[in-house]
Amino acid sequence: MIDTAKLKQTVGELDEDSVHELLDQFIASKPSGDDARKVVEACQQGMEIVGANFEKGEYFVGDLIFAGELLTASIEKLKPLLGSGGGGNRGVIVLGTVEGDIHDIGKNIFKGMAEAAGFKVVDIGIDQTPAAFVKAVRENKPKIVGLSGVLTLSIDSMKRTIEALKEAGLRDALKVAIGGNAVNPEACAYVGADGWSRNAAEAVKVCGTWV
Ligand code: B12
Repeated sequence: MIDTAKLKQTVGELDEDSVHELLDQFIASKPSGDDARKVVEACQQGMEIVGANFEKGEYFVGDLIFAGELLTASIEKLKPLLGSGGGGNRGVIVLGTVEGDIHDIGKNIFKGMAEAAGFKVVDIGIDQTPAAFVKAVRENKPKIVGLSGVLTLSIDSMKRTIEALKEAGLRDALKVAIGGNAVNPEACAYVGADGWSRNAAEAVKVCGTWV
């Protein structure tokens, strides 16, 4: 098994070569899906170090961009280990990053894990307006809507999105999950969602109980 503390540190230090070396060794050891999920979590914790260094003024926006690319490449490597899903037979999830927010790494991880668990995910992308979510729900008739956002301001966008779903008469037939660095139980109650999570693997389990 990989040294997750070391992986978290190397992601935080943006040490690309060491991150890939650790991941390659891990993949070569033929790990289980559960082990791979723990490794995804360690990568996510490494991003917290990146965020903290950005706040301290030690990292700049260029470092955030590089961190984003590093994590995306890491998750791509781990994807085959997370499972291949059941061809979408557990129902549809409409997923997107809410208006004003362009962060999508966490959304993409949730998407990969939900697909691996047998959901069909319709990903409408980043910076999506409430109207875009309403349109996607009308067209795809999902059981679940997933709203992603890491900026503090994304909480208000999530609230507006759920209000738009209500106004369109679509809310009652759906479960709405919110995720991303900005969410917590208070935010969940404020926006009127059914569930929240900052951990994609746990979130997928909850979605499984909804269908
Ligand atoms: C990488 C990054 C970027 C990259 C994003 C690249 C990309 N393609 O996404 C770039 C460089 C583009 C970027 C831009 C900006 N960023 Co930025 N960024 C980050 C950073 C370092 C990591 C975010 C991340 O990917 N985390 C890792 C993922 C895996 O975690 P996650 O999103 O929480 O996802 C997990 C769960 O939450 C869950 N999940 C996610 N989505 C969903 C959805 C559902 C439905 C469910 C159930 C679960 C779920 O599953 C995931 C896996 O477990 C954070 C720091 C941090 N600590 O978060 C700052 C951070 C989010 N950024 C920040 C800022 C300020 C910005 C900028 C405004 C910077 C600027 N001055 O331009 C812009 C914003 C532009 C915009 N309008 O959105 C601030 C936000 C402050 C705030 N409170 O609002 C942070 C916190 C940095 C900081 N400490 O100041 N950023």
